[in-house]
Amino acid sequence: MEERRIIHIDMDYFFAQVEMRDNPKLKGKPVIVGGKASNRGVVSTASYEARKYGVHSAMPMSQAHKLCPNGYYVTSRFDAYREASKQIMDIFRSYTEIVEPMSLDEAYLDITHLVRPDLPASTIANFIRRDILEQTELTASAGVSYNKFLAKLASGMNKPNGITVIDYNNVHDILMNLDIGEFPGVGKASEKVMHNNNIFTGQDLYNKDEFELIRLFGKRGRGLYNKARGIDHNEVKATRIRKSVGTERTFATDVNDDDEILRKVWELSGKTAERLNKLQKSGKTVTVKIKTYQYETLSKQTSLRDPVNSETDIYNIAHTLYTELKDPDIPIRLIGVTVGNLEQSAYRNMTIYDFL
Ligand code: TTP
Ligand code: MG
Repeated sequence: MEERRIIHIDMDYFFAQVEMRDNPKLKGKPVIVGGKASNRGVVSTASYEARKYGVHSAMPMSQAHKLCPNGYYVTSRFDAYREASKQIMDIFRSYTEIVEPMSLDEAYLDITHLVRPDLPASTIANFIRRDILEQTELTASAGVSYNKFLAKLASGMNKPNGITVIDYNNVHDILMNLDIGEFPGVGKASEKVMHNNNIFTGQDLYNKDEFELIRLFGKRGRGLYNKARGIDHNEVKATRIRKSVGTERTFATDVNDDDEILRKVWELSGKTAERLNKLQKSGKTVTVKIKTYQYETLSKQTSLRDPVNSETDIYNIAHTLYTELKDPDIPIRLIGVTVGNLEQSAYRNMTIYDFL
């Protein structure tokens, strides 16, 4: 198999860095970003100055206040983070089409097929970091390796504003000495199981045989066995940038009854909302499409100031559009509801690592 060249980029203290960029008074200060008090009240992220006090992501705000009473507490501004995110993703895509975003501030890039194979991957990673700094005034860290798992591990090793290369020369040392909790893919729960089984380092993991790891971790056992050996065959999955999410239904027989059609519109709005939420997206346009019993397709769209993603919001707009679109004398055979002009919804608080 051809050796791959993978880069993992992760922005440094992302939300906090954006806040410090936009408000110079915060530079060098312990900055803690979180949702409004009315929200769940947890820390989204903290600057490195604040981390020294023990403040970290997902910690209750009340606890952060206790640890760091003189911190600068800032309410998250998702629009600003989304904008920076879009800028960095565009930069990634200017280098390679194979970009897999993992969250607003993080992506894998496969640069195996870049036309300049003479350029070391680390040079390309530094070009990317330079572009990010020039265009967003933000720093990022990069990991460079021959698979995703190692690239991800590497990007965290020299944070902030650092780069790490893991290759065949250093992979053994790095993995064997790694604290088991630092392994990408080992969350808090797995770490506990590891400790209960006397696995504290990469070396300890390496010493376990595959069957034992499968017994302890089920399906994930095999992956862990491989990871201990620096093996990961997962490909960087280029995600199409999805422009819209829509659902449509054809009726069994042509219908002209508004109540019946609107019940369907409600159902389709719900389905669309469900799909949007799965993708963590909201959209700024809503479109209703109908196909008449004579197979003529008509549609009407509206643009919104604020993005929508809930069943009720989508339905209310779709209801209005339907009323404007539907000719009372013409039965229809199909109706569809689409939400477009999508953007990332607010961050769902979770540790991304548990999904890798
Ligand atoms: P991370 O990349 O995990 O963290 P970070 O960029 O703040 O810091 P680091 O330098 O260690 O990479 O997450 C990116 C952003 O996602 C983070 O700035 C805020 C948000 N986030 C949450 O809102 N909740 C969370 O639990 C986590 C982990 C991140
Ligand atoms: Mg980050």
